[in-house]
Amino acid sequence: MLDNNRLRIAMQKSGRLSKESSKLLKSCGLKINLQQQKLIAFAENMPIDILKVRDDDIPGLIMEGVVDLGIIGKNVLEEEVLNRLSRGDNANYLTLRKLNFGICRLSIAIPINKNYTGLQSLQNTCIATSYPNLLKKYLDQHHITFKSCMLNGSVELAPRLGLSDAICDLVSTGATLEAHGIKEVEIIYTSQACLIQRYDKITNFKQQLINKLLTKIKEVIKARESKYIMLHIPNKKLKTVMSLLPYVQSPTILPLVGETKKVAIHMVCNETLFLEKMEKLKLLGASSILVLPIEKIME
Ligand code: PRT
Ligand code: ZN
Repeated sequence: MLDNNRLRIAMQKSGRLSKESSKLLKSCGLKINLQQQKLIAFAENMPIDILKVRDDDIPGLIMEGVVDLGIIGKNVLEEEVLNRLSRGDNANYLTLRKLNFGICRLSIAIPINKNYTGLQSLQNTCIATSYPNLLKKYLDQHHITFKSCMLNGSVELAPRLGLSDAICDLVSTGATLEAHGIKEVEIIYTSQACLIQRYDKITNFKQQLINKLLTKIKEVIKARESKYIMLHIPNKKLKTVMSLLPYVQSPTILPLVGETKKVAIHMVCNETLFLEKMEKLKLLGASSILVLPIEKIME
């Protein structure tokens, strides 16, 4: 029997979310050996147990209150919510935060040689999918009548096998669809991994531990999105450059040895926002631009 005083976290055992999930937990300071084939791993330095399961089981474990936290793709979570609601079962959970990995979309796709003029083209078709509930919710909202055919894997083969007219499957790069002569025509759901908590009340001790973990996760995610940026800029352009930079906290401005016309700026920036300004910065004379990773941002 597992110790009820230890926080239980469910994550995918092996698959697309497992590497990032264990990376996230480790970067929060958990000392844990997740490499082993064991289904339960015990953190050495915190009262936390990790349950490694199939991703499809995680929503149910949360909703039944068997585990306290779960790391799961929103697509699997929402499909299970719809499934449980249709059976009249409880589908309660709390979303703590999005985790910025496992990013994908659930899309309807059809053979490349088929004509598509909008959702009406799907009227009275048969669509193969592992996500019948999400598909039905979307097409019902758009008043499209269709038949779904449930497949747990290799969904992209269904049209070629004559099993369906279209498919509804997860897409990230689009390479799989292309390799099977299928084109994406409608995005019906966008997804990423998220951290969820069981809905019913838990002990203060566990809640405090969750709050601590959440703070660490926030720091880790913020650090991943941010970069330490250094660049040189002509003195004359300093004011304009400062108004452009998407810095988090006030940048540091430093003199350069043997250089009177330029200064160095050091700052922490959101990488995406910084890259958007790159062209303008270069036109203003920015040079020696260095972008460095940050391990953690502690506030
Ligand atoms: O064994 P278990 O049940 O735990 O795993 P699983 O096989 O059901 O899931 P897994 O590991 O394949 O995916 C876990 C989760 O990763 C999904 O539920 C999504 O939340 C997320 N994710 C992100 C993806 C993808 N990207 C993805 N591209 N899941 C699946 N795919 C598949 C897709 O089904 C298709 O076959 O990858 C192919 C398409 O990829 P592209 O890059 O060619 O478009
Ligand atoms: Zn699965």
